[in-house]
Amino acid sequence: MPPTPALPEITAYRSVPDFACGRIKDIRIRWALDEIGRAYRTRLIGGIFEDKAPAYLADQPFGQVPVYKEDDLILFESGSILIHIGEGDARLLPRDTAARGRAISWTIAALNSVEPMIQTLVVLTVKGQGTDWMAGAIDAAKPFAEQRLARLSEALGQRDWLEADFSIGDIVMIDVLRNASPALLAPHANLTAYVARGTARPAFQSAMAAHLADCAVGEALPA
Ligand SMILES: N[C@@H](CCC(=O)N[C@@H](CS)C(=O)NCC(=O)O)C(=O)O
Repeated sequence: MPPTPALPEITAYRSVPDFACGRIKDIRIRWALDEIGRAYRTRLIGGIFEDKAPAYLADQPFGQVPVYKEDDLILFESGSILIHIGEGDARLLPRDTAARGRAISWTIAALNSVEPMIQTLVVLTVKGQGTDWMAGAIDAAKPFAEQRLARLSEALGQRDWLEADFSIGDIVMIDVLRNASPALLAPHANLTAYVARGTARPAFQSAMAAHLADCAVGEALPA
């Protein structure tokens, strides 16, 4: 009998501040694997703000989560990991060249055109608390996020997913939109419904439950 292949491994943090728990990007990878019923294991690497060991930096040059390992393959960047997983399963990435290209375009768009705008507002909100510059900085950054969400809303229209079929593009876009403030999404009922539709999927629910369980590990450790 051929040897049983090792389970893919995802890194996650065992300790994150409350506001970040539920928002770390290993969720994207867990979600994709749960969509296709593929088992995985997690390797907990410590606290989000702790220095990373040199061996970890060799795998992920920026010291971030997630890293994905599968046999000899070591990947970093959630988008690259999702494309790899999708390449192995048409339920996440269509085989048809044109449809596959569109799904990858949406994956990159989520990471490169939408996430930076939303992430900027999150950082300004967290780091600007109590400062006299926060309101002005948010005023300056917000129109960029509003414009991207308006365009995304138009592109999605009344469809369930970004293209005909659910794909890795939806996984990453929905995860990006989860970090937008409710006020930012509020003008776009279709985007709010899109996030609700995606996060209601059983695979998202199971991924989130596993993520939250790992987030809580740090709390259970002796101080
Ligand atoms: N572009 C990276 C971003 C990963 C990322 O931002 N990870 C965060 C947690 S959600 C992290 O590990 N932050 C710690 C740090 O940047 O030092 C990806 O998509 O994988």
